[in-house]
Amino acid sequence: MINILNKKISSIELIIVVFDFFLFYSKKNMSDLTLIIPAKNEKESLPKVLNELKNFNFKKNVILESSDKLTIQSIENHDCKIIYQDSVGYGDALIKGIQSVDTEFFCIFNADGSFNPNELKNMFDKIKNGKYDFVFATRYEKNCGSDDDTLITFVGNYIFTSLGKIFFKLKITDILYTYVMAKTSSAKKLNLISKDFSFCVELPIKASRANLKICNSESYERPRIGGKKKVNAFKDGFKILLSMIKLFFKS
Ligand SMILES: Nc1nc2c(ncn2[C@@H]2O[C@H](COP(=O)(O)OP(=O)(O)O)[C@@H](O)[C@H]2O)c(=O)[nH]1
Ligand SMILES: [Mg+2]
Repeated sequence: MINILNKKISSIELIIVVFDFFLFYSKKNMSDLTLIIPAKNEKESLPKVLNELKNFNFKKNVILESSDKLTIQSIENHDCKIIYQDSVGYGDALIKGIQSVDTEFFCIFNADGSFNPNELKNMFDKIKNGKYDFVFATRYEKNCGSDDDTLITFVGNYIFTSLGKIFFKLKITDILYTYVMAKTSSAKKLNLISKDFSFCVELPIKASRANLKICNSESYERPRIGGKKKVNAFKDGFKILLSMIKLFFKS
């Protein structure tokens, strides 16, 4: 028997109370996060991604076009909320996704299996105590890497990350990855408008201009599970470049 404030409780009762407290605390933490999952023609990968996420206590919002019947069918019995985007495009889906979040934090999470959910804990630890508004995962620091990069995407990313550093003073080391965790209220202030893959550069540039606190977080990108990559290195690369030029002259 242990005597706490004149109440006699057994050691077993004490252990149960402490255990319940930790369980409550860790669950609360997990439920502070929503994953925003943009998906387009991902019937091969998305069910496997959602299966892997089953043991995590986050909300999962999948954003896709209502015409994408095969992807919708493939996740019918999975634990997630399906949200239809207003128009088309990766950025359009993410803007809709951010509007849909009602938790304190969210994370952009791809539907192709290339993001490792075990890295979320580390990102969450960085953001949860208010030290940062945005945590950008990176494939290009020590202990990081990618099994999905091609020579073209590697070089493209290097060029865009360098442009970000030189012209926008960005401190992020992997601008196009867009595995990003954020404080929802900070992201909602940014007036994001890019409907295509220019979203990848608009987000960090506007976050930095708003003087929000940003950091990097180590990541290792896995190969896509199935289906095809949606990014066209040259067409989308050109749009991203144009968008950066426009943002530069808007400052
Ligand atoms: N809703 C929606 N999702 C998209 C669109 N384009 C790409 N995605 C999703 O965005 C994520 C990143 O696309 P992906 O092709 O893997 O690009 P990459 O690996 O970054 O080159 C995947 O989950 C795609 O399914 C789109 O136009 N609409
Ligand atoms: Mg991918």
